[in-house]
Formats: sequence, structure tokens, C-alpha cells
Amino acid sequence: MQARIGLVLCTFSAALLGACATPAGGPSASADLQARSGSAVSGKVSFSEAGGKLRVEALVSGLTPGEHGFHIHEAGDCSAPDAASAKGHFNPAGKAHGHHAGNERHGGDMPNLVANAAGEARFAGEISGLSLSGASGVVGRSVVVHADPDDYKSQPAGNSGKRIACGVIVAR
Ligand SMILES: [Cu+2]
Ligand SMILES: [Zn+2]
Repeated sequence: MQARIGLVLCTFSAALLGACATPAGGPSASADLQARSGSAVSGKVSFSEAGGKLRVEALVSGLTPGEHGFHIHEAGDCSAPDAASAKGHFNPAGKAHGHHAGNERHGGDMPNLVANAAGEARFAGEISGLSLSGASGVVGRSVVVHADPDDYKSQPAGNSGKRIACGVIVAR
């Protein structure tokens, strides 16, 4: 019971403080989101490895309520005002864009963020096909939030619209 309470508290504080991203004390990475395309979005995304998958935790605010495409993009360059500098979806396996739970997907395809009425989205999940470093590594790439939902099928990027936030993923 004690351990369970600890886990719940850890999960809760993780969303607030970015703590607990490394349950085993292993390597981790993070990205501070910068507003792009005229948005007022801000937030932070944390990454760690868990059971052969990439654990991703995000807390994002300043969104319009509803779903927003959320991906790892190929280039760790958010410098363009529309974040076009981040290039396309990170695609280490050379596949088509698709649903994050399927086999035919870019490694960088993740579930849509879902913002509440206050414009805040929280996400915690484990993404297959990605790691922190190596051929499928996300460090040195970027994480992008879009204006519209990813439909998980349109090529090459799910028709998710403008890039409203972008953050370069750095090891920490
Ligand atoms: Cu994207
Ligand atoms: Zn994709």
C-alpha cells in the first residue's frame, strides 16, 4: 500500500515538476516547447527509456481545447517561425505515416495531445520503436505540437496543420 501511494504521488508530481521521468535513475532527455506560428503555447516534454520503449511525459498549455498532433520530427532545429526547420516526422524505419499503435507508422508518430477547456494537455505514455540514442534515438531531434488533430492516416503527416510549438530534445 505504501509503495502504491508513492507511485501515485510520483506520477502526479511528475506532471507538475518533470520529476520521476527516470524511475530507474537511467539517462533521460527533455525539450522545452517554444511557441511557433503565432501561438502562445508553452510546455515541457520529458523522455526516458522503459522496457525497450521510450517513455514520454508532456505538460503543455496555451492550446485550443481538443486534439493536437504530437510528433517527434527529424531535425533538432526549431528556429523557423513556423517550425518548418524541424523537417518531417522522424522515420528511422522508413515507413509511412500511421497510427501510433500500428506497425506501419513513423517512429515519431505519437498519440494526439488532448487539451482541456483551459487549454492544458497532459500526456504520459510509452512509444515503441524509439529510444534516447542510437539509430532510433530522439536526442538531437525535436518534438512538435500541431494546431489540428493527426488523423493517423493522411500522408505524410496526418493533416495536422500548423506547427504551433517546437522544442529541441536535449540529453540531461
Ligand atoms: Cu508533427
Ligand atoms: Zn508521421
